[in-house]
Amino acid sequence: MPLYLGLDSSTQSLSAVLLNLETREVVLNHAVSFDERLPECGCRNGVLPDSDPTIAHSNPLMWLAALDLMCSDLQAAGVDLSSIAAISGSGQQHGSVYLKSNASHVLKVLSPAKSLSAQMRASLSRPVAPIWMDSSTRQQCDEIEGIVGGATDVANLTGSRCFERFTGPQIRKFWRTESRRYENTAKIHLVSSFMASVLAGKHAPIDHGDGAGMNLMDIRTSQWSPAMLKATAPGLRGKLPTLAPSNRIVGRISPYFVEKYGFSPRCRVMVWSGDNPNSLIGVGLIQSGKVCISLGTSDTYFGFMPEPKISPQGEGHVFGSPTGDYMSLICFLNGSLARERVKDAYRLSWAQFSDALRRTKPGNSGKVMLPYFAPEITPNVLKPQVYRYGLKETEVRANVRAVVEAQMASMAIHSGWMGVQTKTIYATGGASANREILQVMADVHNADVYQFEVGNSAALGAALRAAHADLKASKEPMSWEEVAEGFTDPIQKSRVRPNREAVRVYPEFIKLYKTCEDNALRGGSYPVSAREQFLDQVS
Ligand code: XUL
Repeated sequence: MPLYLGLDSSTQSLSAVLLNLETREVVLNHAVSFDERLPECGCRNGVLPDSDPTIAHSNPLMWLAALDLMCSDLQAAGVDLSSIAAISGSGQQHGSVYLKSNASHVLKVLSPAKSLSAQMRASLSRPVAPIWMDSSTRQQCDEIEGIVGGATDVANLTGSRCFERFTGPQIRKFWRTESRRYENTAKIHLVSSFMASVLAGKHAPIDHGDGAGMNLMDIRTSQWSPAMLKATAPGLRGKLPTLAPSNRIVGRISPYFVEKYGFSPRCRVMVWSGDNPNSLIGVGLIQSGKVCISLGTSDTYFGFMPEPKISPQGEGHVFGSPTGDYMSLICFLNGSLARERVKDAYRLSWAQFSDALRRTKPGNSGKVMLPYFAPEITPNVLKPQVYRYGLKETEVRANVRAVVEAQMASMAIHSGWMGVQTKTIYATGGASANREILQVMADVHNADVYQFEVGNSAALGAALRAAHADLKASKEPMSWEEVAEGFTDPIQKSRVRPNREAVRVYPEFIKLYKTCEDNALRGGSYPVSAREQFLDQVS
């Protein structure tokens, strides 16, 4: 009875979902938290502390140590690892790992007598990996856009204008500031292709889904764009892995995992992808019409797209979908970290946080927060600052409602370009278990919201991709619908319906929120009258 394993190497943890396709069962769902299990790696919430708030680097050896821990945990839980037919995975997007030329050899001869991190350490040409939370490359974004002909040209070519966290601008900064190390780099991987390389014992390709998050790939041809490579850094083409569709088989699993943990030598390693493309599969978005909101470290709002449609305001992204189509996405950096900052500032438990949402009114009596605890991606805010309008810092419950309403209102405002109808929203990610947060989501978007059995849609999507590609390679192909059946159906009885009274308030609240955003970020007038107007309209 073959099993399929999906791994998710995310910002704060490595998690796994193991599927039995025959019985349609999720055999195991497990996570290794970086902060809890690997404090010696020096990260906090998965990020190396830095006095500059725009810098977000992580320790790539921590991700490898977590992979070793995950395999021993699965073994200890009694999982028969020899029954796993194929593995695929999901990586936090945009982050990059820099390897020396000896990496090809080291990957091939990994010894089970030592740990992955001990053996790969000497192959890193850069000890840190910049990740998606980094916003320190505004200058490089401007330079690249200047060379290529402007932000719109870059967006039309790659699916997104230059974004600080995207891999191309990050590589340019590395070349400019650490040129010796750049010269010494033979291969630049994404988190996804790095983890796949270690599993397969050889350099793995980057899939079209995650490749689209680099500002380096032509979104229409799915090839490296010569113009973008040239504008980014010299000699870059030779340092990048190949690009491949998301169902490419990298190879059989490395003997390291066979000898050390008892995987079958026939276990296939499939190309990995980014967490958002994997989530698209994990929530069953293989056709247009519905959207998903993922409430993770970042909050993302995404949907399936048959053809690339570029955001005219330059706020969103087009990535590849693992089905070979496209997906649209907007990313909000101040997701769960912002919710946690508010929860922790008032020393609340999650139950008390939910209670505060239950006890406060939709629209928060016009009290608004702009929760830029860290630099924000959407809208673009480089200097972190929390703005409060009509809201005192001492009002505990109102601050709780304000952070959640801000997140939902911002999604509604900045997702308009996608043109997707939002009568139904699929909610995933850690915080999607919180029904009070989902009630605000349903009310602000005036949509029914559904939860899923498996909250970790990225790892689930990866496991489903492993199954889909393995069956195809074994000449027993199944359609996406057949593979996903029973795993990606939303829980019908989980439906959160919009509240009629709240739905009347939120269009007015969104107007007020927009005025506050304009005032804080674009020099618009102070929203005194907007607040009065809001209170008049809703009272
Ligand atoms: C998407 C993005 C984040 C990361 C988080 O563009 O930056 O969602 O993928 O893991």
